[in-house]
Amino acid sequence: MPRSSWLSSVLKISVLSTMIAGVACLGGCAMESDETASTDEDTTARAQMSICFSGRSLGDNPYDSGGNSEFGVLCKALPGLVHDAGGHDAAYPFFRWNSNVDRALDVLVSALDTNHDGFVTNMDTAIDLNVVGYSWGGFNARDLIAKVGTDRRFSPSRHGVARFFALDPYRTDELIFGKAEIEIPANVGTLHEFRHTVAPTNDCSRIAWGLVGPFTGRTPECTGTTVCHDYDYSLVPATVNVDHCGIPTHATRPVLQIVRGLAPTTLPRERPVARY
Ligand SMILES: [Ca+2]
Repeated sequence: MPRSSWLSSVLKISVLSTMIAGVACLGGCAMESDETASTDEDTTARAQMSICFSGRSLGDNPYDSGGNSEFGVLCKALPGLVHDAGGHDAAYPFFRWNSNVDRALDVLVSALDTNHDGFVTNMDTAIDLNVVGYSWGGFNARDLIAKVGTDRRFSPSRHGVARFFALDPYRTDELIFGKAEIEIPANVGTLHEFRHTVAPTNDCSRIAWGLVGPFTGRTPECTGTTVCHDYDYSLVPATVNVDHCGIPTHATRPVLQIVRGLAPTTLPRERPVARY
């Protein structure tokens, strides 16, 4: 299909979707005073850093694609956000979708290497890392995590990623055919995936009259000691109309509660997670 028609469809539909999508959190994600500490997450006082990967857009402007603006709001609220200051993505609180994550890994190493010796070891400040990816960026996030687990600049003690938040992760191998699953690397401490599995009729990611999409979140598969949560908005009547572009808005509140060590108050029903 012509790129212009694809893009215009994304634009028109994403604007409509943003208007329709729930606004439970936008601009109002402050925590309530009566929230209690989570029992599921570690609530130690280790410092945190966070890194984000946005959904794919056809042009240079990521905000032309639905959901990325709301995702950016979430990223800005995360503790210790690492972003591409001075680089190609300097204008954004996330890394835009890219076919490889080498630049993002270099930026992350620089942030974690607090004694500036070129490596990330126990000589550097201990931090819990949050990696957050939306849509196509969910797979970039997964790929970055895998590299943290194997890159020679990380000592064995620093190969772990505390939390991976996957927001409707989606990617195709070819132009149209979506991947069936997202395999979670073994070096993830806890996965929290927030997704929808049934696209509403007006889903923003039904592109080009349905020839492309809808982008429903891929099924997570976990291994090792990773604790995995697969939250599905499509299972709960109250949120069955949440579409691809609405996922960042809906996930913002629980994601921020989790990183703050609080029990999430607005979780949809959870699916069991398969292990590989
Ligand atoms: Ca170092």
